[in-house]
Amino acid sequence: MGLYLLDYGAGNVQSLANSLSKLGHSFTWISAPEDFHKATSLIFPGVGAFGTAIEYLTRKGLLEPLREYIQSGKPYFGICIGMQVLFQSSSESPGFNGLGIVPAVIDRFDDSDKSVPHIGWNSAELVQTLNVESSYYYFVHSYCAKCSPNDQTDFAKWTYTATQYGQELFVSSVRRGNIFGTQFHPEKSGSAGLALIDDWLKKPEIEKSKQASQTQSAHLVKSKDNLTKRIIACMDVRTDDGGNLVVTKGDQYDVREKVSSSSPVQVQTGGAVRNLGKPVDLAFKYYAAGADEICLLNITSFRQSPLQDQPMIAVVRAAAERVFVPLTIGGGIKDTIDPDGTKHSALDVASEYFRAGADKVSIGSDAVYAAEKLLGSGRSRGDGKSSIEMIALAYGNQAVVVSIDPRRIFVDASTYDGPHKDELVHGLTESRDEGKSWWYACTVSGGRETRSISACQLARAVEALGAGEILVNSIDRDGTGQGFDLDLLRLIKGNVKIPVVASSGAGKAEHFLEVFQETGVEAALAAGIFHREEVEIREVKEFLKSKDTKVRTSI
Ligand code: 1PR
Repeated sequence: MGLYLLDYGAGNVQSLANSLSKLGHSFTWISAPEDFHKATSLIFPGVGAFGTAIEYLTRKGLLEPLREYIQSGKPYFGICIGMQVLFQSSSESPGFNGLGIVPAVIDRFDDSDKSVPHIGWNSAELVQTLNVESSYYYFVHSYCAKCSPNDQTDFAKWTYTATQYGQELFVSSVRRGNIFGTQFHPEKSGSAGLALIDDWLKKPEIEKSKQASQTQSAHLVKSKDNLTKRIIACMDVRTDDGGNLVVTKGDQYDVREKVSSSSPVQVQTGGAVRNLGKPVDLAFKYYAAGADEICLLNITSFRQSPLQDQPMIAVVRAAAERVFVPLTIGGGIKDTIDPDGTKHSALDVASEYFRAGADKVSIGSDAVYAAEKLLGSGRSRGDGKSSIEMIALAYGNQAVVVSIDPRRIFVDASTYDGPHKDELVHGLTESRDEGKSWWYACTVSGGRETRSISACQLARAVEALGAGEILVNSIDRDGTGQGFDLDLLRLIKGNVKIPVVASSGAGKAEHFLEVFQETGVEAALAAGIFHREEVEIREVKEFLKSKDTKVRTSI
């Protein structure tokens, strides 16, 4: 008897388990159809595709017991896909029927005016209470139940909160009797999400007086949605010379301390690896300081097998127990062979990280090879074999971030006739780049090897392969504090529909405002200024807020 969780094998259900443990609630996993009879309350957290969830539940003989459980009147809480399966169907997976308990269908967001997936913190406004802006919650999805302010159908009675993305209004939570479902992820929504889970566990039934009894028209589409710009704290992690995993930080990717050479005026690199702290402690510190997401990059894993790299898995596991915002893990996501000859696919490697508590994985070098292969094939779609495609199929596009490490290649614009002439950027008059022209080349292996494919080509290719988001670093700006590379970010943003995260070069709060205003990116990531405590995350957000940029200021 008691609280049960339903896991359909995709995505980071560990996050919910960690949230429940943090709140002091014990639970059991549903492992067989008869477990539904033992459950007195049930949570179904899900990410990934609608069809994958229905297919899994059907194959395991869990779909009908789930329907019976819900119809029995016992408390049910579905998260993301766990909410969507309550609906009739989804255009994501034609041919699959949902439970049909909520009389509506799930559709894709229109991407003509905005990035899709919808990723980030948005408000969920109670339909019953006009214009009350409630807490911000974390969303990550491409499909949703659209709603309209003048809906007169039965469906409107299910709508508990509505959220606006671009000019579209959708149901961010449904609530009726024993049934509650959220499109957002409370387990990834900081203290607001933890409070919501706790409240539901204490009082799972909605009071009759609060039940929507008639059609509500609380929400009119406003000129702007409430999606906030995300501030991401990044930790580059590697082993120091003593073999311990430490957070480090490079200048243009060189993470070793500068040492004096024999000449008194010259300084060379080659000292000890810079040690800026312990990964889990810093991850928690940034979570507590208001980071909207945390990113851990295993920056030397391209040299070794990450499945043998147990300390990094342990770091992810420990961080996920203390951090209740999304966690991205990067480094070494590719097919690998252990020293004993055992082969692991990139999907195996990613799965290991998801099981440890990661919400997204970030792919660097392997994404460049996959993009090169796609371009070389002359096709517009992949063959399904790349790490991006395989991980996106199993865990959803939103779980796959591609991290690119471009560098500027300067050319003489008057004579350049190479393959990237249509992508050349010219330095603005009176800027530090005046008179220069360049294109952005992709690199692999932490910037050690430059490839002939451009950052633009890569961005378009990885979007076609199914990446959910692009993290754009800059070798030229990394660790310099000179500000983000606006030319690079404008270029990438103009070439893809998926969200873009700016990275490298933040030196002060003004740089974040500049990158949001000038390029339209959805998120900005920084490392050095936070590690060196030059600017606090809170200060960045307060500054942005004072300049009318939407940010999540509660923690
Ligand atoms: O190729 O899939 O194994 O992934 C390797 C990952 O490790 C890639 O995401 C790559 O960007 C990263 N990486 C590899 N070597 C380094 C290095 O620094 N030597 N770090 C490295 C990249 C860039 C950002 C940094 C921002 C912000 N570091 O992570 O945090 O530039 O810094 P700033 O705010 O201080 O300017 P694979």
